[in-house]
This record gives sequence, structure tokens and C-alpha cells, in this order.
Amino acid sequence: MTTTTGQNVQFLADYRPYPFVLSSTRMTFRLSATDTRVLTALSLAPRHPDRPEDLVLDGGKGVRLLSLTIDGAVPDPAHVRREGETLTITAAALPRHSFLLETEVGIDPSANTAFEGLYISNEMFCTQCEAEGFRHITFYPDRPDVMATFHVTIDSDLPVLLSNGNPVGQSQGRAEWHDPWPKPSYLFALVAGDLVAVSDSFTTRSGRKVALNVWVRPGDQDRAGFAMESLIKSMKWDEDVYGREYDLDVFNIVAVDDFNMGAMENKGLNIFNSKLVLASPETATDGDYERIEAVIAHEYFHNWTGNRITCRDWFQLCLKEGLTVFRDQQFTSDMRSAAVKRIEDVQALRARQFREDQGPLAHPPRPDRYEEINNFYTATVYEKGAEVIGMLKRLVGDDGYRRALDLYFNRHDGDAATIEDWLKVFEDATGRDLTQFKRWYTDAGTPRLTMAEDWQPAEAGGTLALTFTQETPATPRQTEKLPRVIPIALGLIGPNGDEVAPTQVLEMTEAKQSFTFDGLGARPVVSVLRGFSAPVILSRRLDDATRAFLLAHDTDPFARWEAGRDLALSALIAASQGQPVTRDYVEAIGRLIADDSADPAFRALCLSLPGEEEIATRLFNQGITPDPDAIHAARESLARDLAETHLDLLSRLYTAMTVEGPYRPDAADAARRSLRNAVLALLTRIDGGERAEVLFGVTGNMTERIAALTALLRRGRGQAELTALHDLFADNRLVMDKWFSVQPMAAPPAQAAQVARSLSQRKDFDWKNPNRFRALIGGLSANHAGFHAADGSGYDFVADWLMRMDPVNPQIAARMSTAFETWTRYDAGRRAKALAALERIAAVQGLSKNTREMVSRMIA
Ligand code: 0A1
Ligand code: ZN
Repeated sequence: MTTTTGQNVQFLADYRPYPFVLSSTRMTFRLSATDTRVLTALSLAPRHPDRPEDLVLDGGKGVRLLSLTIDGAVPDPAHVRREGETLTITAAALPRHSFLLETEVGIDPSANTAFEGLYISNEMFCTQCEAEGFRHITFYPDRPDVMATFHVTIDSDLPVLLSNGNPVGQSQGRAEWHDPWPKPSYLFALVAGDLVAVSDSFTTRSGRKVALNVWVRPGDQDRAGFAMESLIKSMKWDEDVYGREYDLDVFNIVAVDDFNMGAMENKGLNIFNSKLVLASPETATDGDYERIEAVIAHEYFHNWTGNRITCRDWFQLCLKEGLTVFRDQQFTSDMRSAAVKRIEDVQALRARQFREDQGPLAHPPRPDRYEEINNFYTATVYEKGAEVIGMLKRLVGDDGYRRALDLYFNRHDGDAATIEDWLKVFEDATGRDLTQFKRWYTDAGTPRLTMAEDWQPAEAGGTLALTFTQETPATPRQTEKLPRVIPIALGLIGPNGDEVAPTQVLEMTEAKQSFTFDGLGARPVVSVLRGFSAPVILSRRLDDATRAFLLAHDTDPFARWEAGRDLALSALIAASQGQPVTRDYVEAIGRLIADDSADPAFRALCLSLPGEEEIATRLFNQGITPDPDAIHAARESLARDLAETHLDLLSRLYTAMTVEGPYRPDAADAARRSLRNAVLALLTRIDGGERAEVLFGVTGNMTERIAALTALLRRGRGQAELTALHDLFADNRLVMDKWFSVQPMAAPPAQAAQVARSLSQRKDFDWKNPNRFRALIGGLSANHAGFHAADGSGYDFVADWLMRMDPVNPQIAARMSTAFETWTRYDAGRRAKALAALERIAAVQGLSKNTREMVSRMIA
């Protein structure tokens, strides 16, 4: 069965400027949990007074219109029409010159379980307006190209009342805020509650003193210091690296417990999921700290890339998101290890974006159609959007990139811009024609790049010809794919391990293209796609011995890690197919981990085996149907082999990597813990869990606790530790989220769905909280062989919960439905069960537009 998608498709090609100019927005909020009143005054003027048009405002079903006036007068009701999610005032009722439209509406924040618009989280009022949440607050032209200054008054007895911009008045029960920077409605925010701040200040390089606050619930202050440090570093970095200064007198961050996404860049008032603000050594892992630093930076960087320059329409989402991710990745590289960050980013890209790009949900970084924009906050828009900018930078060089960005900020400050505007600044700043490059924005799918080598020895010196071919498989609605510009960074390594040609960037523009290197004394080994210079799937013929050689000698850390990865995957694929496995990987890893001159974080990355999903993807890309159980078994046996072969070395490393002294979340200590934990995961396979139990008992930090617990759970142990963790942290929501997620994730696959099911029956499975829901459902989906259990138990469990969540919070249901996005890769039995689960969801009466669009695309 296929379900037809709704008629509500939006097309990029249909863009029209809004027919009215909005210059200022004044609002008053009289806050009440069940009946908040919102008074809105819009200063409007027709864009073309000689061509009168109706005024169409967006407004959700929950917005009750109580009064409406135009220049103080009530219009004839025949001219005011409410249909679906819009309010229309016919042209005949509107002045031909500027006018004031005033409305009063009533909304019920307490009934808002979808967390879009104004809602209540833990007795605190807060908002989420991106992408189209503002229309659940008042009637408004809720689109990013309509920008206005905002003046906001909040009436409430709650002690802390915040909105965008600068505070302009505070009195008992009232606060007034003025935001002088014109902004679209999606950047609006309001917070009211009993909050306390960790405060500091930052003086910009031109001397503006900015008051900084991180607002949290009373009692959480001691976990907000790291967020503040990260904010200060971000502000400094954006000045130093991009020349961007902050532009208001205050910058507020608020942590909320109920939040659909990670965080939100509202002008001057960033709202964060509390898991991306609150951290202490006892409750947060090294990974959490790194992510907090990155997301604080991401949201702060949006002040220029997103807020000062916003998007013309939602099709251009990657204009702000791709660029801001790229900037936060650069920031993390500068704060920590650039090599490690690049490897982590590529791993994440492959796990999330390649997966998306190879399945039914594939779409270009700039889509040209959507039904529900919230379904397009994807890895393709964010992470591939960032990769495309990385390629641009590589092609135009660092100086060209800087000139283009300066031009972008100068030319487009205050604009709602497009991808065309963005590419034009690069063309104008560098003189390059980017017509072909633009395909990266408009075309979906991951190109397959093949490299073939032809070596001609000669007396005076040999010649190496490299022939590349590129091909991009068809994706939904895009069958014909033209060749793209692919920057291929490569270097040549001589037989003795010395680099004979340093990194250079070949620019591939044709479907098939050769590049020749001559004057080579001996046949070199090619180190290709250094730094992962393009988001492609590379294939080349390479034996395990040459991979091991690259793992030992490559000067490019990414390519070096990649050689080890390929070696591991080759072993795992052979094992999962019941074929003989070479010793190259196990031996090469032994040499690498014994090398104390190598960065511990790098060694940890090399020592961690590819995940089961990654192995499945590799098999699928080779045209083989992945068998989740065989993959699980192969991975287990290789891990055991590694542990047995290198027992002494690993045991010594485990001791050597102990971190002494108080916990510090910096890169150096985190690197040692990551290597130690990777070693622990291997050793637990043969020591009966002894080390993990000891570590769990003695450590005071969450990084080691959760690593020890995970290692134990994977072996079917860890029950006492689970109880201990629960007893210690039952009151801490963020730790309890970890507790809920680690159990289905690390459970032996045959038990995973049952583990998830019994957790879902607990009273503290507060499933309407997005973090808790994601913890459990996402935890099971991350257990590859568990979610894809042959009996369909994983699919059924997840489908049941998506159906339950959908009417409560459609965004979360739709987002979590991506657990199914790879379902067509598997065998007929699994496919039938997954399809049945998806069809059950599709058949639900009144299913949200969000989930319907996702499910329809997956079963189309
Ligand atoms: N712009 C935010 C992401 C975001 C998007 C939608 C949200 O609610 C539906 C919330 C946040 C960012 O990139 O961080
Ligand atoms: Zn963003």
C-alpha cells in the first residue's frame, strides 16, 4: 500500500515577497497558564499601494481571536475571514497607506504539549518559534523574510521575565524589552519563571560591555559554569576569526527541560535544552561537555549567520544552518584537536547524513519542496550543508574564503538571503564561476567516486595515472544526476613511508577524469581524499597490507584513521560473510596502540570498532543484504580477538591512561579517558567484567561510570550498577535519561525490545518529555541488531510509541520515525515486518502532517 501525501506541498519556485511591509511589532503578554492574552500591534504598509491585496496572517487553531482593529476601528466582519491556519482581511477593508493593525488573542499554554509556540515546562513559560511556532502565539506574517523591530511587555508575577533585545523597563509584575534589530518572528522568544542566573560579562573589541546570564532553575547554578565559559570563548573566537562582534547590551541563555531540539538562537535570548547547558563531572560525560561547548557556540554564532543575515524562505535553511555548523566545527577544532574533530565529524556525517542520502528520505541541502518544514531540520541540511562550505573553502583557499565572508556580511547584513546570494559573494570575491558547484545544493544523493591507478615504470622515473569516475545514484524525484565539482585532496607516499608528494587538491569536474604524476622513482601509495575533502563514497582496490601501510605512515590524520577503518571493515565484512579474515587489522592495531607518541584520542578512535550499522551500510553499498545477527556476531568476535591478542598491551594501557587528580573536561584529559574506555570495552569481553565493576565503584565521574556500565550491560551484566546509578541520581532528569537509554542500547540484541518495553512501563518513564522519549526509543533504535530483530519486536515497539506520541508532540514522533529510514536494505522477512509497522502508522486516523509526510516518503 502507498499513501498519497497531502496537497499541502510548498514549492521553492512559488516564492513571492510578502505584499505588505511590516516595520514594527509591539506586543503585550498577560501571562496565565490557561488563558494568556496577547495584544499585538503591527505597523504595516502595502508594498504596492496601486495593486491592493488581501492581508493574510498566519494563526494556529489554538489562537482565539478576541478583537481586531485597523487604525483603531473595527472592520466590517464580512471582510475578516478565518480559514484553517490563516486570518484574511480583504483588501477592501485596508487603507492604501501605512496603518496599525491591533489584535487581542487568547491562548492556552498549559495545553501545549507539542512545545511549539508558548508552552509551560516545569512551571516556567517559554517559547519555541522556529520554524512556524509564532503563529501559535498570535496572528502574524510568520515567514522569515518579514522582519520587524519588536517591543515586548510582559505582565506576570513570576520573578524573571525575559524577551529579546535590551531590557527597557522593569517594575513589580512587569518587564519591557526592546529589540532594535529587525527580525523575523521565528527568532522571537519569551521566558518567565522562577529562575536564577550565573552571570558574567564580556567586553567586545569595540568596547561594548555585554551582561551575560545563564538562567537555570534554583539549585542548578553549580552546573551552569561550563556553559558560561563556553559562551565567553565563543564570543572571543567570533571576533578573532570572523571579525564579528555582539550587538546588544545583554545576552541571555535559558535552560529548559522540555525542548524538542537541542537549542535555539532567538535574538539575545537563546533557549536551550537543559542537557546542553547543565554539566558537572558527576552527571555529564566528556562527550556532553564537548557538545555543550559546541552548541553554545553554534547558537551564539547564529547571531550573525542566521539573525543579522537570515533566510528568505525555509528552502534556504542550510544558508544559516550549514554555515553555522561549519563555524562551530571550526571553533571546536581550534579549542580541541582538529584531527580528532574532523574524524568525529565524518563519522557523524556517515552515520546520519549518508544514511539519509541513500534512502527514501534523501533530499538536497536546499530542497525545492516540502510539506512540513520541521521535517527538514536534517543531517543533510545541517551537516552536509557544512561539508559543502568546507569544499568551497578548499577550492577558493583560506584568503578567498575570508574575502567572500567579509563581502557576505557587508553586502547582506539585515537581509533575508538565498543560496544564490551566498554563492554570488564567492564568485564576486574570487572570480570563480560556481555554476557547476551549485549542484551540491540542488542535488540529493552521495556521489560514488572510484579511483583506478595505472603505474608505468620508466628508467628516468615512473608515471602514475589516476583515473576517477563519479556517479550519483538516483534519489526520490531526481533520476538524472550531472557530474559535480569534487575537490580531491591527495598526497603520495613512497615505499619507505616518506611522503613524496605533499597534499594537493585535484579538481574533478567531469564524470571521468585522469590526473598524471610523473618523475616518480618508485611506485608510491596514494593517500586520497585527505581530510575527507568531499562527502563522497570512495572505492578503490587496495589490499589489507597497503591499508596497514597507510595506517602506519600516512601524514594526514584523517586518511590514516580511514585506512584503519577500512582495514577493520574488511575484517568485519569477511567475518560476517563467513570468509577467512586476515591478521592485518589485529596486528596493525597492536602497533598503533603501542605507539605512545600518538595522541590518545586518535588511538581511541582507531581502537573503537566500526558500529554494527556502519558495517551494515558497507555491506549494503557492496550490494550485499546485511544480516544484523551475523554482523553482531562478527563484531563481537573481532573485539574478542583484539582483546586476546593484545591482552598485555591493553592491560598496561588501561593502567597507563588513568587520569589523576580532579576531573577536568579538557581535550587532553578527555582523550586519555576515551582511550582507557575503549580499552575497557575490549577487556571486559575477557575479564568477566572485573575491571568495569571496579571502575564503576571507584570513579566519581559520569564518563567512566557510563563507560563501565555500558561495557557490563553488553555482556549481560551490570544489574547492581544500574540500581546504584538509579539510587544515586533518581532526582536528576539528565542522568536518568542516560539510565533509560543505555539499557536498550547496550542490551544483548535478543533482549533489547523487551528491555525497552519493560522500561516503558515504569512510572518514571515520563514519555511526554522529549529527552526521556528520545532516550528510550532512540536507545533501542541505536541497538542495530536489537531494533532489527528478525521477529519484528523492535519495529513494533517503536511503531506503537510513535503512534502514541504523534497526537501529543508530532515533531518528536516524526523525527523519531527515521529509525525506519533504512528498512528497505534488509531481507524480505524484516522488510515485511517493517513495512507492516509503517503501514500501521500510516493508517492512523488524524495522523499529524509531520508524521504522515515522513511515513509516506518512507513507504513510497
Ligand atoms: N535553529 C536551531 C534549531 C532548531 C530548530 C527548530 C526548533 O524547534 C522546532 C528548535 C531548534 C539550531 O540550529 O540550533
Ligand atoms: Zn543552527
